[in-house]
Amino acid sequence: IVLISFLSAGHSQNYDESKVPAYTLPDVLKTIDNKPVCARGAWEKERRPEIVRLFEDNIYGQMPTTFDGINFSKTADDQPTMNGKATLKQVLIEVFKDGKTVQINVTLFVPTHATKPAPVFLLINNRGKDNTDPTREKKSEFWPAEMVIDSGYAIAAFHVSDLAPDDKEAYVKGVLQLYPEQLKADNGMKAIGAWAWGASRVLDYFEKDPDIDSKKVIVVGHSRGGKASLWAAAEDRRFAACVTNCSGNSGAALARRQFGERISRINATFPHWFNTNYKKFNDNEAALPVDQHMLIALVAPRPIYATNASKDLWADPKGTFLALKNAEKVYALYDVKSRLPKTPPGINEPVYKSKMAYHNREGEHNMTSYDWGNFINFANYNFGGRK
Ligand code: GTR
Repeated sequence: IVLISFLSAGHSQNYDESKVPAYTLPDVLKTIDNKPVCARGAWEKERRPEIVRLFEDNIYGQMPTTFDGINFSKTADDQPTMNGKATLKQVLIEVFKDGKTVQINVTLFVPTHATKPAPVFLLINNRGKDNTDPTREKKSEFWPAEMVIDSGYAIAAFHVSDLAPDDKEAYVKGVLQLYPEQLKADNGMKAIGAWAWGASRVLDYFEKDPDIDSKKVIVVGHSRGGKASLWAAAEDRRFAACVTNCSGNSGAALARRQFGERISRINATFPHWFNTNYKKFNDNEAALPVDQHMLIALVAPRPIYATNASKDLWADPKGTFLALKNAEKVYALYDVKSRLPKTPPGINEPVYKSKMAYHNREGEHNMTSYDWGNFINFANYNFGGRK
């Protein structure tokens, strides 16, 4: 009985809206010393860098950007595929530092018939590598390459294990071998940071590929990959847009609602995702100097699409919508008017004709062709249609 009550005290999850505690979000437009931020200049010079630091120090860790060299090569000749509709490029990115190397394998399809350079969707793949099969023998809704190519976009993917294996011991084998000092720091980079770092190296490659419009890179991630896509877009302003699908706790959902997954639980199950300091906020969300609306605000004024699934209460669809709403005032500093309604839209009522976009798909925790169809609609709206 003691054990059971211990478990339910520490790890019970709330799915009842009436039990969401009263909470006050940190004001995204007030500095740590309480100075109001009313204009774009003060946001960019003062508050934005302050918030980046707060997220680095308390959640995702530092984002080291120096290395000795980076090399791009092909592991195979470019190949026509999809009945001539696309070219397959298999790219190897190697990053060198202090005698250590990280290798990132990128699978990239470029549309044959669309005007080039093409905008591109880049997936941070946290699931099986079969989902991004370059031969297209295996196809998956998780990365529907044919559908994206037919819409005139390029599509690319890399796997998180190239940067940091998703394992509480093995995560050190990758980016962190280049930056061993990070492992000693309480605000050091961990796996989610390493995955986001990898997305930025792929962007470095896109800047050198004349087929790709590196000013139109949409970084996409699902769940843990969606936490990483959001962090990547926050840290690296070269990403033109962000899709964060079912990213939930420590992704696009507000922590202070304590709805579904909580910080204590995520830190217990995945101690290798976030920095050491984050553990201080186990069962103490109110002490955080940030909440996730501020991470969304760091993407402003770039387009952001936060999506959920109706049965995925673990990832708190409503908390995700509220995080977007609470970031609206930062978009407003750039004269971007949010088209989000006041309250969450219904299931399968996507709001994609907006720089701040949201939907709640009917169904389970996943990323499907329904979701991708709307990511394309969102990109068409924000970047001009491709067809
Ligand atoms: C869960 C985790 C979530 C989410 C998910 C996933 O176990 O609690 O935060 O990341 O995994 O990645 O599918």
